[in-house]
Amino acid sequence: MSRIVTVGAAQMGPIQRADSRPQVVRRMLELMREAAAHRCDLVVFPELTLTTFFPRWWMEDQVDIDAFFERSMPSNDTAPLFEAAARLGIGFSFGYAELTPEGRHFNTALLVDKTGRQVGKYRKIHLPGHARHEPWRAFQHLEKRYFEVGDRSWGVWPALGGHIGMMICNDRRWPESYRMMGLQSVEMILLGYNTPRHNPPAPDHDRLGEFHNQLVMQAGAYQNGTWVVGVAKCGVEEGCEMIGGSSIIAPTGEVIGQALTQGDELVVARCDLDLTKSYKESIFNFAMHRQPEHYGRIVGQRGAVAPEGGSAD
Ligand code: CDV
Repeated sequence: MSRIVTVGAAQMGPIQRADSRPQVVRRMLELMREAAAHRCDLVVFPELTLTTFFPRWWMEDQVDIDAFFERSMPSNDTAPLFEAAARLGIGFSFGYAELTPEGRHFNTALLVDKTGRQVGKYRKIHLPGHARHEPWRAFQHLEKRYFEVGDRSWGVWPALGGHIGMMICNDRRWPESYRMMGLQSVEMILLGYNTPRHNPPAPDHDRLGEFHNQLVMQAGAYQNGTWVVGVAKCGVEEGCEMIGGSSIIAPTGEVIGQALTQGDELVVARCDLDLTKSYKESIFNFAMHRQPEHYGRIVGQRGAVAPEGGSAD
C-alpha cells in the first residue's frame, strides 16, 4: 500500500454570526471538490469550522449558546460533507462544537475516512481563556465557560494507510500534546485553529502571532518525527482579526506548503509517511533514548515551583 498521503489543508476565511450552516458547508464542499481535483486523499478543516468563533462573546442564555453546537453528527446540514467524502473517495477532518445526548459540551474534531465513516474523534483538552466575563478585554475568550475539558486523551488512529492523530488549536502550544501522540507512533497530526491576532492579557505578543504558530508546529513535528497539518480559520470575523498561515510541515521540521491569503484557500502537499522513519529510528528513537524515570514532574505537578537555594550535589 502506498505510504504517500496527499493532503489538502483547507483554510477557511471568516465566518460571520449570520452565516448559516448550509452556507458554510457549501464553502467546505467547494474546497473538497478542489482537493479531489488535486487527487488529495485527505482534506483538513479548522477548529469550530461550522460557525463563527463564538467564545469571543459573553452569553448568558443557554439557548443562545447551544445554537452554536451540533446535537448530532452528521446532521441534515452536515450530511453533504460525508456524502461528498464517499463520492469523491476523500477523507476529511473538521472541528465543531459538540453537544452530547447527556448535555455535555465539547470542542471536538472528527476524522472521517474515504468511505464517509467516522474513524476518530478528539475533544479539546487545553482550553484557553477564562470562564468569567472580563469586560476590559477588546473581546472575550470564553472557552473555559462554554466547553468541558475533553474526556479522552489524544488518540492516534490507523487510517489512510498510516497512523493519524488530532489536536485542536491551543493544544499545539503544549509539547505534551504532541508527545502523547508521538508515544503512539503518530505519523501525521491534524490540527485546526482560531487564533486572534490580539492577545488581550499580553498585547506585546501581538506582533509574534505567526512566529509562535510556526515555532510550535515545526518543533512538534521534528521532535516527534511526524507530519503536522495546521489549518486556520482566519481573517476578520465579527471585527476580530485571526491569523492565517495554514501550514503543512514535514517530520524534518520544514514547512513544505503554506497559505498565502486570509481566506478560503487549499494548500496541497504530497506527504510520504515513510519520511517519519529516520527520525523515529535515530535521534528520536524513544525506546532507546527517552528517560521517563526523570520526567515525573510532567505528570505529577501542574504549576511551576521555583527552586529554594541548594547545591550542585
Ligand atoms: N482557539 C484557541 O485555542 N486559541 C488560542 C488563543 C486564544 C491563544 C490559541 O492558542 O491559538
